[in-house]
Amino acid sequence: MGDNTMTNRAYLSLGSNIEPERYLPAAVQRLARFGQIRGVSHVWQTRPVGFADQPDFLNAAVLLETPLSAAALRQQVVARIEQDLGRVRTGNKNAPRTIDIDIVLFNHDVLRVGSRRIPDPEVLERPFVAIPLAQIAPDYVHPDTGQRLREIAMKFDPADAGMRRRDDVVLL
Ligand code: PH2
Ligand code: MG
Ligand code: MG
Repeated sequence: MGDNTMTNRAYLSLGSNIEPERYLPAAVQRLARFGQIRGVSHVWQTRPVGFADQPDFLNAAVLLETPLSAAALRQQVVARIEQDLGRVRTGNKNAPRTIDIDIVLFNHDVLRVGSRRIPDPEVLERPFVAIPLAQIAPDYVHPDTGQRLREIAMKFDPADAGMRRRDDVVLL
């Protein structure tokens, strides 16, 4: 680190419940334009959390290596891709969406990007975040708790969360 070959490792949680079979792969292809994709999880179908009366989600995790800072990644890449793919923001933050891309971990840093904290609390709380993340980086040590992602994910039973793998949806 600290030289001109420095790159950052951004761990992204992706979710969609409007035409997700189309928008999830489209988001990953666009992310690939902004760095090197170093890992993609399986695609998981998951029950909606927070606001139940909406379609199931497809969720996945992506590890993107990029020279961009977390703030630049958020503003120049994530926001733009969400906008390009037709994300409409309404008063309901849990409304159905074509694509949601959250920077949930960034290197082993603890920081704020806008109103969001990294590590995102959802890594510890949500099976649809933790389980795909553990697939791309099982030995990653969480900067707050010292646990590996594989241990964090093990606390969740995918069946309880209504999660099932969707191997028919290919991300790359
Ligand atoms: N995202 C939300 C709210 N609820 N539920 C599932 N299953 N998957 C999500 O990605 C998700 C959610 C807000 O970002
Ligand atoms: Mg989200
Ligand atoms: Mg989001």
